[in-house]
Amino acid sequence: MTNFFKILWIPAFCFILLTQCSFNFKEGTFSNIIRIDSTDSHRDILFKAAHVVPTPRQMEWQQLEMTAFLHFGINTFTNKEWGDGQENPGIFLPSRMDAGQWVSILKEAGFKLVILTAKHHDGFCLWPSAFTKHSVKSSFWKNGQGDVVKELADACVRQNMKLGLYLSPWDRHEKTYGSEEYNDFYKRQLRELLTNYGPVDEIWFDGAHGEGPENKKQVYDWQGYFNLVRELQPQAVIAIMGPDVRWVGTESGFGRENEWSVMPIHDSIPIDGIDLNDNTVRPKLFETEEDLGSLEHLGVAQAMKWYPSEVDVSIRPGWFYHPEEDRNVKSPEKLLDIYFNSVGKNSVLLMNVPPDREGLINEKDATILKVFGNSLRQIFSNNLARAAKASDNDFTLSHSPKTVNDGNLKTYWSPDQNNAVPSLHFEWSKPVWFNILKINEKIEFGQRVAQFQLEIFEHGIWVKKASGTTIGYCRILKFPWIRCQKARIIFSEFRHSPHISEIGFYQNLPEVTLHPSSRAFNDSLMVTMSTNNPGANIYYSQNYSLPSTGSNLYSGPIRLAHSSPILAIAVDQNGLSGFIKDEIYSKAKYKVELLTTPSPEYLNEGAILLCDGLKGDLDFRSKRWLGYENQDLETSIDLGVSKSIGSINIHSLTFTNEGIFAPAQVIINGSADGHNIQWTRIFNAEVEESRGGSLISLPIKKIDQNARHLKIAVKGKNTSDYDRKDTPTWLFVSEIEIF
Ligand code: FUL
Ligand code: CA
Repeated sequence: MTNFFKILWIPAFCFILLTQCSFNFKEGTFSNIIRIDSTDSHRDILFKAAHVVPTPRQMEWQQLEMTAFLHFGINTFTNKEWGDGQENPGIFLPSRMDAGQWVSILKEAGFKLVILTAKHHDGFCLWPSAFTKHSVKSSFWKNGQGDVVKELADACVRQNMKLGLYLSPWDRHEKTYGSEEYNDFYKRQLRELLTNYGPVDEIWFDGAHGEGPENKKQVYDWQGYFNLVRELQPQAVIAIMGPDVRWVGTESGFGRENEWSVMPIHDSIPIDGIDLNDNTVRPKLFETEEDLGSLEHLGVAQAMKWYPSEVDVSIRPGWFYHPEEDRNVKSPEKLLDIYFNSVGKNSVLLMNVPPDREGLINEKDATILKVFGNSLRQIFSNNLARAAKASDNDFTLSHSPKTVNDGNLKTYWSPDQNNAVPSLHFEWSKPVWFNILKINEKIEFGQRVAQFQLEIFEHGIWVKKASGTTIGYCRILKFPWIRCQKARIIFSEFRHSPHISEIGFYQNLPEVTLHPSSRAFNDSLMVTMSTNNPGANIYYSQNYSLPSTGSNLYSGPIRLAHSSPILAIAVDQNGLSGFIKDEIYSKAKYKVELLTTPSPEYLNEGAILLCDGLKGDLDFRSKRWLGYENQDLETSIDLGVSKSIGSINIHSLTFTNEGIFAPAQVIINGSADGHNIQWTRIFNAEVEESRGGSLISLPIKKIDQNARHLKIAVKGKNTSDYDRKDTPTWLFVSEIEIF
């Protein structure tokens, strides 16, 4: 989004290696880290990149596909996202905690591993650590005899779920934080967690950190932490600040279009004398950049390492449970969209489902997860490729194409190395319908494909229907329905001859779309509905009741004159129904005008967004936000009548690594009269710094003034305060509420 992140994607070159390589790197030499020599040409570098492979623990982890996060702790009871460490441990009192319930809900939805926040930034430990009193030991829960980590670990063993642990390096409670002593304290806690609770398969080292007590900064002994994990749980991957798993770079649930698992290692990291196949080297990257792994980056590196991406996202706006967010749990359709854009974009999904104050996964989340899991099974249980005859355009059969539709990820096809444009062909005995393509590369032989396309044989010629760039462990494409009897996939660009383990053709659930989607309107609004499945009917309700074949059958555009929700569903000819689509249309509460202009990328519906009653979530690219680049928001609001204003709430966002900052100052002017506007200042204050979490609700209280018109200036952070001076600062606002 900022220029900094806009480094252009230069299409990967296609290198077809017809002859033996000229340099000293032998075919068949696979490694987790491969060095680049100063004499290597671009061609040599790509050849080497194609031979960088996962370690066995990375491979195990990648195959989990779906993992879950449980944010639970003191914040659950203070209703905060970040605690300051001063909380009274006594308040941790889940009334009927049941780790078995967490595991069974997640398991049923398809998750294979759960990561618990054993300690978050507030320092409160969910297990009775011997090294601090700030733990469940000092709570009234189970008379101080409880152990959440143990209950979860036991439930995982009973239900055959893998366990991961999050131990926040940043600890705002611990007195030794900011000294070398803290590293010992941290390692002692890590040792407890890694010895007393059975197998742990992922350790999540969070990068977020700020000051400790008295603004002390901590120099973390990362290498010491890594060594301890390798010593005590050698099968565990070490994520985020660790060497095995990389943060995808956003918390929106959406991975990159081009997701390479092979990352550059730059000069600053010493790699001499290390074990290239079992190392703790962590490539240093700007994870939020659009392009991390193209030749442009590899070409200036000293080495390359397999460092795959993990997409962390919360099912709710926040990471911890907040009762007021019960209405904002992501829909099953949104979760499925996240699945397509995380697992389907060569990443592992890490979905956060925060237990509530009772110590249970809230029933709202549980229901949604159940629908999500069932939908995944419905879509992916029937691979149409299984019924097809698979062949390729090879002359020499090295690895048979019959291996790509045998349902087995271990078996794979690889074309003859002289084949310049290899392709896989599928032929059915009668026409089939599909709108999803899934491809798995055999990553034990590296990630290689840079461009592929799907074609079907129609009226005697091959017609291109969809295309993609990188594949990796898994790539999923969605496209409009296709009916065909013959299809082929062409691999047109690759770093070295591709290895494909599986191809899938699937049918998505019938979808319904409402035009426009949720929005505010001034007088009235026409809404139309459509479905991507030509044979399906649409049913809808306008009173929040769940639509079914008993609801109104859609037959043409609907005119709205008042605020109203619309819930709609498509049902296909076989009676299979898709997701419920719910949109909310609200009549604007007042007239808003923008006096400064948002950046065109984040203008969306403009001024009316500020009074449509809908707040944006962590996905700043969603249509709910106005985004200002190096500029303040200034708006004038006409309330229609003069009224007494008690308080104002400004809904904003902070995402420092995207250059998005919370407002720095708010100035409000009011005028009582509509004809003869005379502004008087009714509020002017600087906003206090960081309040924890990313979503900022800025309450401006005790205004108690009469006004018909308001002029509100929300001032962004000053560029000069920001340490990356070459990049713009952003201000995002999604709603201004007036009470
Ligand atoms: C961030 C933390 O600051 C959040 O609270 C949350 O735990 C998220 C997963 O990582 O860095
Ligand atoms: Ca196979």
